[in-house]
Amino acid sequence: MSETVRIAGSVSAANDAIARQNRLFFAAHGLRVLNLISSPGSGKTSILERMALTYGEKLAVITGDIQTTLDADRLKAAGAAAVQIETGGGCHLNAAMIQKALKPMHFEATRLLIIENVGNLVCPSTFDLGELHKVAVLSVTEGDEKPAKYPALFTRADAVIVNKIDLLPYVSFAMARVREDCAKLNSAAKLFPLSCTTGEGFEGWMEYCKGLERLE
Ligand SMILES: Nc1nc2c(ncn2[C@@H]2O[C@H](COP(=O)(O)OP(=O)(O)OP(=O)(O)O)[C@@H](O)[C@H]2O)c(=O)[nH]1
Ligand SMILES: [Mg+2]
Repeated sequence: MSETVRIAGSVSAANDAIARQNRLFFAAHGLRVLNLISSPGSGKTSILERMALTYGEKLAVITGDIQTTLDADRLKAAGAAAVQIETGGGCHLNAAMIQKALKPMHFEATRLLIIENVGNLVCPSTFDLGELHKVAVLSVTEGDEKPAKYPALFTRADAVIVNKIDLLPYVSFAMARVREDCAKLNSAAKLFPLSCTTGEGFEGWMEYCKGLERLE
């Protein structure tokens, strides 16, 4: 038992050391990086696709999936600069994967760098990648109790996107409960209810991102 704890501790310390190097890299390039985390299918790639309509290649994305380059393909087709990490079974990204992905990337045109983590509401929450902020994405079809049930992410997230609000008439989902539970877990977290499909609420999220853009 004690051995397991030691191994976990050393894995986490090794990850944190590389995350610190990533943070220095981002600072040197003037980039304030977001780490987008959610269950599979909450709409992470859809959010980035819609952002790419405004940003084009000024939006750089490192996207993680267990298998396939489908998300990076979607983002490139939408005009963003995208790199895919295939974890080969791993359920989250780690700092070393990001460090490796950064090497061939160019940031001359980049205003914003966003990491789309592997779809998983648990494992990615505790891995520091060197980002400035973690952003949780919750879609209304997943249920309004998820922040209370999965506090690891919602405690650490500085912003929470509640996506698919176009579906609110068809599902039982109390935004007030999400607002209340998120505030209990992290009183500083900002909530952005929006729909990637209709665009409703998206301007608030874009404004938040504008405040994080790299300065000219
Ligand atoms: N109705 C509705 N559907 C949406 C919205 N946003 C995304 N979707 C749909 O939800 C599905 C999943 O969206 P993705 O953007 O692929 O989700 P993801 O979080 O990137 O998924 P993974 O990368 O597999 O974890 C797709 O069929 C989208 O079209 C929305 O605002 N409203
Ligand atoms: Mg995706």
